[in-house]
Amino acid sequence: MSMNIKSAQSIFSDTEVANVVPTTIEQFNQLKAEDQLALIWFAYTEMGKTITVAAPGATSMIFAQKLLDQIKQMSPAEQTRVMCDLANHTDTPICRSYSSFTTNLKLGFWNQLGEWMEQGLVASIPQGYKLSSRANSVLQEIENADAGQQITILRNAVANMGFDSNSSGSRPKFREPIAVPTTIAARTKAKIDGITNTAVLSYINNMNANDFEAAVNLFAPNGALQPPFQKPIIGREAILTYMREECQGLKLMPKQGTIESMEEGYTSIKLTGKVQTPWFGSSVGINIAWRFLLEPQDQIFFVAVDLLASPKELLKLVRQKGS
Ligand code: EQ3
Repeated sequence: MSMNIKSAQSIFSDTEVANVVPTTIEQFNQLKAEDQLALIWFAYTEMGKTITVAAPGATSMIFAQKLLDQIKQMSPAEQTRVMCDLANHTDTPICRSYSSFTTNLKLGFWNQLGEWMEQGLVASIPQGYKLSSRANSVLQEIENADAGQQITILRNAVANMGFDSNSSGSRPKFREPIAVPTTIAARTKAKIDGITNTAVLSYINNMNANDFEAAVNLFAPNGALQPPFQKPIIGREAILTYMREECQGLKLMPKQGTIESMEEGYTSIKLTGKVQTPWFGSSVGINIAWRFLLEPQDQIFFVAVDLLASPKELLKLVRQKGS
């Protein structure tokens, strides 16, 4: 049987992923807009008591600034309306503009609105707002999740808001300015227990240096990258676009790995470890696994990034025979 994306997706299939993320998002999406906004307010402000969020620099926010200023000028009732429209996916010019933002820009946009809400410059969640019982149980789910899962739920909720006329989401996005890759001399070199494979080590090192062109050149021309809970992104060009939008400033910290020979000279490698985002720095390490399938010439045919169900999964590398 020759390898294809479908067969690649099933390598290391015993990896337990954090299904709490898609199920909570699904329940969140059923809530009315007011509950969604208040729930995120409660979750985010609660989190802010223990974790400092690093706001993006002004240059990163250039594309969102016009919209933010427009909202700031509105009456409180209009501001509340805009926020509800965003949560309701209403077809308005503001919701369309919001949808053209990259995820980081959307997060920066809400982060700014949140600051203004706190300062009383933008309409906030009404004092004493009571969540419905369904919203309360979604909040409970979020509170019970680990920090990496919590920020993924918040991120996905923010990413889904707005109105996208093109449901495939393939419209060009307003990006943040692209960071210059770290100079060769200043790059870190990953050390991963059990792994010496050059392609995998180079992938981690290039990603950590924001050198996405070099990272993408490690893929086979028809290679694929599968982010957590998403479909595979296929082909070098699409992967490069995705990386430029989603991967700037990430810190990949794989700790250990295992390697298996596959049919037809392919190799599969699983790494586990943590990822830090520029938003939360070292205060949140997201537990993840990378499942690589390498071609006989060591080009990356497929890599899936999975959000792990529990820290126990970090150590579950060697498969039990017969299980
Ligand atoms: C204002 C407030 C609070 C209330 C209002 O009513 C409503 C809203 C929405 C509000 C604002 C909420 C805000 C500002 C929320 C902010 C949330 C943030 C900043 C979340 C950030 C999360 C980032 C995450 C989870 C990043 C994860 C990245 C990963 C797992 C990367 C994985 C990858 C690796 C490792 C690769 O090798 C390949 C690429 C890939 C990206 C898949």
